[in-house]
Amino acid sequence: MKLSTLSTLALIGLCALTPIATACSQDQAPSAVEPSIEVERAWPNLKFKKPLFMTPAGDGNGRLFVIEKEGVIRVFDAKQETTKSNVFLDIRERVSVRGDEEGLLGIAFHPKYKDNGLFYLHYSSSTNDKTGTLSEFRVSKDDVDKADASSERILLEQKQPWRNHNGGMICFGPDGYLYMALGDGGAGGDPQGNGQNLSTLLGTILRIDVNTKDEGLEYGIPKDNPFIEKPKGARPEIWAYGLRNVWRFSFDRKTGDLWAGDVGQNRWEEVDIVTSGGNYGWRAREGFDQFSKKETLDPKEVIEPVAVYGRKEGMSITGGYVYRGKRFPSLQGSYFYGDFVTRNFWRITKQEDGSYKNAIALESTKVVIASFAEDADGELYVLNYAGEIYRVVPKEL
Ligand SMILES: [Ca+2]
Repeated sequence: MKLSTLSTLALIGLCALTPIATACSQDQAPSAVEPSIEVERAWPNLKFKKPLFMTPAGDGNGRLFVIEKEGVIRVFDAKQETTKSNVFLDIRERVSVRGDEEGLLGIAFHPKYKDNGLFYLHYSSSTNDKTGTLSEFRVSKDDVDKADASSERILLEQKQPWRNHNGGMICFGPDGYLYMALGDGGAGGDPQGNGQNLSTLLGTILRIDVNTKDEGLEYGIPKDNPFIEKPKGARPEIWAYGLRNVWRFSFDRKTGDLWAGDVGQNRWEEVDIVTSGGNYGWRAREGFDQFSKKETLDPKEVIEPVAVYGRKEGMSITGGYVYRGKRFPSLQGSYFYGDFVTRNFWRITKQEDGSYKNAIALESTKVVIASFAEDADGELYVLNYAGEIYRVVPKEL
């Protein structure tokens, strides 16, 4: 996972050792606490082993798929009384979990999965050490609850200089292209300066076309990607950059906005709305602050976060979703996210004047927030790293 106890301690250690003494101070007003949600077990009979994501396949079959960190995908019927899940795919021998943040990190079903049976995985490779792998797989011909493990087609491999900061999320956008988050390469403080370097895919969200193949590639580059023409040497896959380690991002089902949670270094966890060609500041910036002594950015070049929170409130952001389900009108249109370490939940609501209000919606739950997830109807869930899946519901007043 992103942060084990050990790496949390390492992070605190880094903070204490930083040459900028004030870097650990808490000079930002804490988030308001406005309890508005609760969590309840969604499938009381189901438990998973380090679940990292859940999604429907988009085929209308009423099933949900959960990826487990070590390399297993499980499938189950989304009915409340479900008592068991089945193994859809087991690629544990291909997945490295040597690093805390390595594993099977992301899954995305092709928008036409119902017709073509294709889905995509992002995992840390065990055969190519320290390599993030994006692969295509296919469901088996004779069983909708079994994937064909032999169908793997590798689309992209990204060398990871360190085992941490591997990003994770993969997701199809409303435009039909696949988006993928890759962290800055790891260690701490982005020692290679990857965040501001457009010639590497590290520290970015990228956007590719899985339905075509450009020359020398196993995928196509969408013609309107922002860095196709310039600057020289820029990777054409990049959609946005200056991101330290986006673990989870999502698209608002109504507006198409891409919301990302970017995990911070010493001081700030941040929420960004990510747009084409956007520079989100890392490592020149962390949150709204200057971070690097080596790099500075003209404020005009940087897209500022929508919201940040400091170290007293959390240490590792897990990006969530704008709620667009039907069941709970009071949650409608708000973005919900959380922190893996403190297990706080936040709610961001857009105000009439266009500004965003950020408040803690639920404090210090027992849920170690590995990921949020949506079902086919846009109802919101949260995955406990310890194994259970919870539904996010309004607080009863
Ligand atoms: Ca930023």
